Amino acid sequence: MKVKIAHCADLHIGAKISGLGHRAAVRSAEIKNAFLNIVDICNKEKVDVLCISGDLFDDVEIINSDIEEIKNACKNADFKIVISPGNHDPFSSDSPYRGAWPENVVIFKNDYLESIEFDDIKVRVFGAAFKGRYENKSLIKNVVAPKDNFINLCVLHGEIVSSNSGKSPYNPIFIEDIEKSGFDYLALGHIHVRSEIYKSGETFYSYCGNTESSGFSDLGEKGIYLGEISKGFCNLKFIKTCKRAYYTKEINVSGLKSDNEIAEKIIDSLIKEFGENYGENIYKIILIGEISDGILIDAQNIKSILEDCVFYCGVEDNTEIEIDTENIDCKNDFRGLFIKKMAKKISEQTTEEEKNVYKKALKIGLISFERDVKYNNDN
Ligand SMILES: [Mn+2]
Repeated sequence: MKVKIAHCADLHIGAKISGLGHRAAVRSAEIKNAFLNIVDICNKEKVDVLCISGDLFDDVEIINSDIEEIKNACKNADFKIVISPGNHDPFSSDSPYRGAWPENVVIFKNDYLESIEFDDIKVRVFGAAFKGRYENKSLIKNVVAPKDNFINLCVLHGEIVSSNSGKSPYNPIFIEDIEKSGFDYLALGHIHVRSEIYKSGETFYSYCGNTESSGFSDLGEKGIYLGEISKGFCNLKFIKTCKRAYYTKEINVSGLKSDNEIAEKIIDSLIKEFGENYGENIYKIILIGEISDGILIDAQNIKSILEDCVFYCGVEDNTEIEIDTENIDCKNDFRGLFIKKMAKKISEQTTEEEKNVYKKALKIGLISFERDVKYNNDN
């Protein structure tokens, strides 16, 4: 017997988006649509069970129309859906999981492990709920799956801890307990970075990661694990489901002479790395390198040029000004004196860190000779 499953977690529907300016509303909708997309994929792939390992919602306070949309998507699923609520969407008194959900949806409601048996596919699924923001006890302690002909899955939100430190307010999970559990697959949620598929004892387990990132602290492609499980067998594969991903890129723009040249170089390197659909992603571009004295870079202007081609990008100007030391002496005007003084200061500093402070001061000073300085012009 085999079962085809999909494993997703941490969708965080309803999450507030910060830092995306006019794109925030679109991005919010995309985070919700991720679930609809996953249901479509699972229908096409004919999965038997979709495991949702908590934090489907970002908060228990969710707009009703969003809850209805999620319930409708569940209703359109040709498979079973099992949910173990997490710390963001605990099974509290005001939980969106209260009230009626479609028949094919099983929601675990207690803060101890229980199981449900699907006789038709010979699959038993264990799960438990966070009842509040924290869960200090370990929800899979002392649980051992029966040894019979059922495939045993477990869906759980929690944090794997090493036995030495051994503490987490988010359902601490010990590897030894995974090893003893006898589950065939443990579908974990909470950690947004996808893990590989690990095995401990007879149990395969993984964090599939979140489905859509909401910031630059969380980079790269996101999605779900999908595949087959049977006794001693697991061929789950990562499937990218995210609409777009966040990336931070340092781009060396040494020697370039205008905002347009810089924007062109950025686009060229994005195409090279991400292909023709590079514009779908969300980027933070960090400009590095040396720019000749007298050439003014305007990060805001570069950003607006780029935003004709990409969904969203921030541009941070970390370039340094290349000082023409040979010509400093002949310029005895105020600007020349300033450069000379600062060049001396830079050379006097002993650490790179101190040098960088003076280089930045030189840059800001030189810009101020030409125009107003906006100190925070990186968004
Ligand atoms: Mn969580």
